[in-house]
Amino acid sequence: MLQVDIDSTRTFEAVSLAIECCQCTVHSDMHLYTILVAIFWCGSVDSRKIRGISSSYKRFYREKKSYLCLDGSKIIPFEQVNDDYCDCEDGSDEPGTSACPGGRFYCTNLGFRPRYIPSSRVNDGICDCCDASDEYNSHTRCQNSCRNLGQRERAAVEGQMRNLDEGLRLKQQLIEEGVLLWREKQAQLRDLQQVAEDLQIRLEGHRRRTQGADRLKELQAGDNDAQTLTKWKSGITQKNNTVSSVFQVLDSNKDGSLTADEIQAKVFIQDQEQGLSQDEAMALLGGRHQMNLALFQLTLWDSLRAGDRLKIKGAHGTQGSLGGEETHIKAVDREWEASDMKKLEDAYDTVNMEISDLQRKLTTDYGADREFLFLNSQCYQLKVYEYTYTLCPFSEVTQKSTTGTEVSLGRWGMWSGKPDSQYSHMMYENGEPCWQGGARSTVVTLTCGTETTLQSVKEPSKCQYIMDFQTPVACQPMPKQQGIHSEL
Ligand code: MAN
Repeated sequence: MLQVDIDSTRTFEAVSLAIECCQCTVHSDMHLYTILVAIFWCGSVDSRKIRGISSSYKRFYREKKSYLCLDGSKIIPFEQVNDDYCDCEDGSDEPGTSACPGGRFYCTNLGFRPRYIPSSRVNDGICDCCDASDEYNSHTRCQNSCRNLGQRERAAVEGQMRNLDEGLRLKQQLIEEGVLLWREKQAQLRDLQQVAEDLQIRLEGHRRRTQGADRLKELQAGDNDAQTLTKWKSGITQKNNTVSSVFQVLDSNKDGSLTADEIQAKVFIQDQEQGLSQDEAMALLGGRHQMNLALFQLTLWDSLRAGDRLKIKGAHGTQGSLGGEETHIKAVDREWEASDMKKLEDAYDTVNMEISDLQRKLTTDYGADREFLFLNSQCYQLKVYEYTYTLCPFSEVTQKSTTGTEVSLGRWGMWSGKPDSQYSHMMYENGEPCWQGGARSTVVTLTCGTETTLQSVKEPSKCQYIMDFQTPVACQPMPKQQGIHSEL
């Protein structure tokens, strides 16, 4: 019977309630004027007692009963509640006045969200509650803005919910793409492993052949196996002689210099039926009419040794056209073989590096559904003042100044969110050392958004950077919001 707050919006329900409280008999034809008088009369009598209390506390404030301070320290007559004099130590007897230091006033804020304010703000001339209830006895005229605030907040929440729904839809797509990407990477790994295996087999073959040849050389050096030495002499020429041997093969008239005619006679381009033209032969001689051994070693020899397209007649199994010169050609082959071996070794190393890199990527934690996998090969940039920041997730963060200097702000370290939201933060560490400090590092906070973008970069303390990174994959489903509280 006391529950009327005349400062709140007077809805029809409030009117009815007020009349009911005062135990008036209201007839349907009662004049509106009479109703309003009833309301104001009831309000002026009772509102003083119940002001500033939430509905859950109202049971402690019963008229006609003594009032027990909420901390249980004192019992006072109910008339002393909200009488602008502080009786209880906990301030609970003055919820609707500013009499008690440390007291608090409850704003019902119908249509928006309720809140407590320090009771010192009651009637201080400043509107704190959107329902204006804190300024019930002040010169300030406060407007009830709860409805507008509620509408705005509901619109904002609805917008967020729509974004969340869209984010979750995109996340699902990215998860599905991630599954395909994962399979692709697995297949790529298998392919690379196969290539590495093939290269290894070829390398071993090469090594076996080289070892055999080296053994022969040893025997030759020791001059203790005449039979093997004969074989060696007929098949393979020592490496050191190779340049001059090939030169001699080409130098048909043995005059110590090569001419365009001699080049035309012995050199050809692989897969071309016709021999070299005079101009092409001249070009190989660097435009000269002739070339001696020293010049040959510095120029044409490299092209022949690379063996990409230029070949020498009689090499590679061509029968007997050069007779005794075959020995020299075999030596050239061995040189080529050696360069092949180097290429094989390089290729083998590269493939193995790619394998380790891929294996490392495949063992990275990309989230429960590998939803973060798609970020792996991407980079995102943001320009902030004179710096352009680049985040390459799971790899590195860099900072490039307008002067062109680029420094590492950290390499991928780990997920660093709290245990219940592990994937909310990324840590990049061991970046470029800071002047008079430790290594630069970056913490990336992932937030839900409908696009994947680097939103902001800050350096809150020297060489410690923080980034806000938005992506749909950071969206988490949540229980529907309860909406804005409206207490009746
Ligand atoms: C550069 C940038 C800054 C950093 C200073 C530290 O100017 O990397 O972000 O604060 O170095 O000396």
